[in-house]
Amino acid sequence: MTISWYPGHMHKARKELQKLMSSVHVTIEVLDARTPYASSNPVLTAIRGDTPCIKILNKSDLAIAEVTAAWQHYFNQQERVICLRNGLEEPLSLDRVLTAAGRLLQTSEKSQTGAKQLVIAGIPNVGKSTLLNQFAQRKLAKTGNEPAITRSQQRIKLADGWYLIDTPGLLWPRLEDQQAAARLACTGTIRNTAVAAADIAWFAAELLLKDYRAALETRYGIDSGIVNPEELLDFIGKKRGSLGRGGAPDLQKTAELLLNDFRSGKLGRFSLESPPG
Ligand SMILES: Nc1nc2c(ncn2[C@@H]2O[C@H](COP(=O)(O)OP(=O)(O)OP(=O)(O)O)[C@@H](O)[C@H]2O)c(=O)[nH]1
Ligand SMILES: [Mg+2]
Repeated sequence: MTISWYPGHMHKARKELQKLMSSVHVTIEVLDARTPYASSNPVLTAIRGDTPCIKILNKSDLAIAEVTAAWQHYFNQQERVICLRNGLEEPLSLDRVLTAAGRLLQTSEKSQTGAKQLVIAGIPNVGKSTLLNQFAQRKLAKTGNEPAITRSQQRIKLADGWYLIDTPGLLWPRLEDQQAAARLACTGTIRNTAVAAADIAWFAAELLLKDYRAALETRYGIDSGIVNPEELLDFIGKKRGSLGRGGAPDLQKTAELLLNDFRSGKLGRFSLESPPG
């Protein structure tokens, strides 16, 4: 299986973002706190160029706090970058974002006067539009738990002469690192129709058995006899009654069940990547 998802609307969104960038003062790049490496879009880095950047490690309520803190430290070492966290347990205030943007702007060559623009960008389904609503304290943008909800840019006025623009989620044409792409598929960044749920669940099962066995014991009551993805999916299917014809576990239904549990946090918190070093 090769994971790839770059529909026409993303190509259009990329061109629109490129056009917008000359009038952007600070970029807000939203990353998934569970996969900060895989969710860093190289195309966005190229489009951004020297524009200062606030990186937000989002959905921090679904990741392991110590690992997220290590990523925050790592990104804060980068030039023209301030890294912040956001999650259900620790919602980021607009004040903190504007303070960070103001600090970054002081070291930038961008105009310091007049209207100042912040753009929210990042991969699909990472929580960009939810952040716009959080900062506006109103539900202005449509959100949803599937990728490619936002299809066009949306600009709103904030405090202190700042404007905020939400953009459609962007991937890139060739996902060279297929292990990273599989992690993105696990977290729900890649549309279901572009990947086989069974393949992604198999990948998730391998990963969970290796690093998060205790979570599987707590959620599904697996015993020491379950050692590979096939046995795990079979066990979950039987236990949860995801059965097909003849009473055998239905792989598709079981795969969807495991992925839903994983993505929603019902299996616990996961950090799938650690910062270098
Ligand atoms: N657990 C958790 N879920 C979140 C958080 N932020 C957003 N979500 C959920 O993530 C899903 C995607 O949110 P959106 O704001 O639509 O994501 P987006 O990045 O705008 O997605 P696209 O427009 O499709 O690119 C929704 O179900 C949100 O409720 C968070 O901090 N924690
Ligand atoms: Mg959106």
